[in-house]
Amino acid sequence: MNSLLGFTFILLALGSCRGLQDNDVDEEPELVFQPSKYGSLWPLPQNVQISDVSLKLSSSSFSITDAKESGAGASCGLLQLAYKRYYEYIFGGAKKQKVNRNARAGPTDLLELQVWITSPDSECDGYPSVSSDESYELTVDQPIAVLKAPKVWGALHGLETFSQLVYEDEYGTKTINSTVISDFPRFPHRGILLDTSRHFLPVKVILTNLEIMAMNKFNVFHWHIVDDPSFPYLSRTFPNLSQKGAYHPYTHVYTPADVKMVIEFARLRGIRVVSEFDTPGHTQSWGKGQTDLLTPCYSGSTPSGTFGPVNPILNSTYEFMTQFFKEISEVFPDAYIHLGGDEVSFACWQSNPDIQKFMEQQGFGKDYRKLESFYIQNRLLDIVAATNKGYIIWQEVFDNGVKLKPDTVVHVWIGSGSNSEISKVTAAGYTTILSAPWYLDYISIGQDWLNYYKVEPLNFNAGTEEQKKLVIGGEACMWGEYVDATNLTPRLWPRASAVAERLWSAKEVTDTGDAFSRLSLHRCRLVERGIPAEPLTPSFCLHEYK
Ligand code: CP6
Repeated sequence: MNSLLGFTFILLALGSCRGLQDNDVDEEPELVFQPSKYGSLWPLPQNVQISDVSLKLSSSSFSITDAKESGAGASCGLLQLAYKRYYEYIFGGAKKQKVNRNARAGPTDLLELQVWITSPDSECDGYPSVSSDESYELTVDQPIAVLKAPKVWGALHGLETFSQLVYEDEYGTKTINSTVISDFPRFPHRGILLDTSRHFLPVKVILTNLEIMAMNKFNVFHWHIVDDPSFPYLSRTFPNLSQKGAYHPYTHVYTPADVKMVIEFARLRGIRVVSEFDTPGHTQSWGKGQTDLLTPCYSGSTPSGTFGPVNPILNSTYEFMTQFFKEISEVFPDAYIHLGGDEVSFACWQSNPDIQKFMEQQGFGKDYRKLESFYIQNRLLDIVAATNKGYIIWQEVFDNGVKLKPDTVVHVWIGSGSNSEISKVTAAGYTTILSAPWYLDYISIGQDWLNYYKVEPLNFNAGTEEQKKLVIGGEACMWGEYVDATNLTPRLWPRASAVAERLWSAKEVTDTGDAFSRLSLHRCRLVERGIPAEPLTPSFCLHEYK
């Protein structure tokens, strides 16, 4: 842990290969590793005071316990499991030992981390939400450290922070400095999008990435579960969808048990699972197991045999959607469903004579955006609202003038970081999340994490204070066209960590030199925890990936 800390002699051979730097970050001063006064903390907490007083932890005498006054104790499985995880991370996989009460503690030993849930309702058995209290206060002092949090969600973050404070001294002894931290997130929605349609991701890979998300204080897993190429979601109501639409009907599907496992694994780490069932576009795979759902495309006066977006003019479409989203609302406990609505191509609708007739009857003229709005506004949103869920939609739905419920979240994905779209969406009074600057499937040589890091989500044109309050966070997207289990994890980490700090830490945390040093150590910590996280630059970790 903290493998580079104290090794000031490290020289980083940055910039030694000029010919390859066309895509590199412009005019960046060379980033040289210099130990940060914040050690390896990532994302940087809101308030940190680390003293010079160092304490030792040993696996035989240290333990994480419930404070006597705590509102959640031995009966809170979420916390007990987290204590075990973090004990093992701190001591490098050592199984929890029986505390040796006879061993005498020296004056510089840290014996205990007491976890104190201060609110009577710890939310131990609940699900996290956009309004969850994630704050915590951590005091590390001899002989005990105390972690206070109103809810379990803050305690989880505090445990991660505590584990990040532990480093090895020059003899390899686990050490922590006396520290006072009070912390809370800048934005409540801090997400990662994974795409399991372009390539199937085994459940194990999803769980691993949830674990890494928790290490970065991300709290939303946006599961872009189905799309054109495949439909891996096994629906109880419509099993044909995956039977016919998955890459393979048994091996490349998420069963109800798989989905349950993902949701519970995420909950235990304070992470929401927001599922996306994108319609009316991006639905080619749906058509294989559900006849008449998609629009038949025509060439001239005859059907061409290909299909377009969901057919918005048939009652059967809405009967299907009603049953389908009823199931989804029961399977996924989160208060929100992502309904997609992006990139709807109108060519097929235009070619179909029945659609043309419907357009005339409705008085839509030739404006197919009106047909798309009809599908979403007049039908789909009511269907989903009837399940008592809120919804998130991609920005085109807003752009096309669809009337949305006031609590709709608009997901901005087009344009550069400080774009006018955020201005428009928030001026219209909608809550918004930002992904436009954070497409992590796009790779180039060099330290592109800096581009993600330098984004300031609230730097948009004419943003009033009221508008800024509507920006609830963002998501780093890992679209799956070129990503499967072989390369997902190193492509995502530690590049997504840059987004994690932007969404968690204070606005003023923008020192790229300090970030580079902490992120280098954070990345080595991920490696030490067994995660194949890619390097930032020529460097080494004290404990390399095995
Ligand atoms: N899939 C879906 C995608 C994209 C979107 N929706 C996408 C389009 C362009 C870029 C990146 C991603 N692959 N369903 C848009 C939200 Cl550059």
